[in-house]
Amino acid sequence: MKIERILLREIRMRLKSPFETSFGTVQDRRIVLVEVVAEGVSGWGEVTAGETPGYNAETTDTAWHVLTDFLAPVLIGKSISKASELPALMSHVRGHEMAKSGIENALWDVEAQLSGVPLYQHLGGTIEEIACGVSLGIRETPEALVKRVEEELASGYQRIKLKIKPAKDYKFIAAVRKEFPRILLSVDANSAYSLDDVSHLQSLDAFNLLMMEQPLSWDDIHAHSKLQEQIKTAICLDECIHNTRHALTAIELKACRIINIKLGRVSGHTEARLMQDACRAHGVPVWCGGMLESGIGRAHNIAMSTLPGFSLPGDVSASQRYWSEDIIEPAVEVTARGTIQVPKTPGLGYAVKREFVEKLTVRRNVSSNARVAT
Ligand code: OSB
Ligand code: MG
Repeated sequence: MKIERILLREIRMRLKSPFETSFGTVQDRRIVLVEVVAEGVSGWGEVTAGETPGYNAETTDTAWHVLTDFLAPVLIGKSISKASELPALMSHVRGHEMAKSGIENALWDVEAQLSGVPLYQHLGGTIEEIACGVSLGIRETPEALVKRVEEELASGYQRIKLKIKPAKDYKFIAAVRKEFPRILLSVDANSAYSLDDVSHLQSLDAFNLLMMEQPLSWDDIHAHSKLQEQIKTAICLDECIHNTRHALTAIELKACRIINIKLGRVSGHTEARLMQDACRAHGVPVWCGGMLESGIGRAHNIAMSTLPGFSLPGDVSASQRYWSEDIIEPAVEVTARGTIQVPKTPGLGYAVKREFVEKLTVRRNVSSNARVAT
């Protein structure tokens, strides 16, 4: 496959309502989309970086910089035989996994289309209906949160995850647990606590949580191993895990019992496949995390979630929970059983609404080797 063109677009999309986590609140998303053209076929990827460096070090603007100045220039005109060769071609750029993932995933879409198979099958996925959970932002009051949980359960979602931070945790979880004693319930702190909070975090063991996601520092696997030996609740690592080596380190140190895989955080489908395989070999369940993606990122998440290691419901939910209009068609829909039926058409399985994407675009950049091709 010869990489002929790389088109970057930044689009603006407003979430239906603000989403609050321990590191901030977002409503207006600035999303970088990557379109790669190879062998005359267009594939799409999404950069899942946030607007601020509150979740990890990347942002919409750092991704734009790294893609336009460092990644696109070395990839344009290159011929590769497989999408899985891309990470080696980008390894001279340290970090910036989300920027890399946007390009790599677009090429996986191209490759699946050229092979005439759905992306999930091309990745080696076997699950045809994936299990869905939801992630609920921090609310003003426990009552407001309980009401929201009730609505999501009524829609069929199989697992509820509550965002927490100090002083917005115990009472909120207690209220939800009291109302719904038997649901699969998790919490996600996005690094809001420290080892000084061990006894407080132990108190959350009372709620029979499925997991506690990334309670401690975004870059400290060792601290999580100290916490895991002191709490009963399974720790799930998110922010700390950028590649399969990190996952194996965390497993060896007993820093977690579950891992959240996000395509952007681990730099794309190639690494995600390796990671879920390694976790499965160690008996560690994984699930697909979300980053408030548009339909393109969502479609990639769905394809990844079909791999055999994904044994817990992911944060992959319906388009309409976040967007009044998504940029793909059909929109992602969730069944009354809280599942998504994986599309069977070649490539991503959803069509990109080009005119709508154009309307949302605020900047673009095109890298092409047309000038040197005579
Ligand atoms: O930690 O999983 C997270 C959103 C933004 C940044 C980090 C996280 C999240 C979510 C949202 O939990 C999941 C979703 O897209 O539904
Ligand atoms: Mg998380």
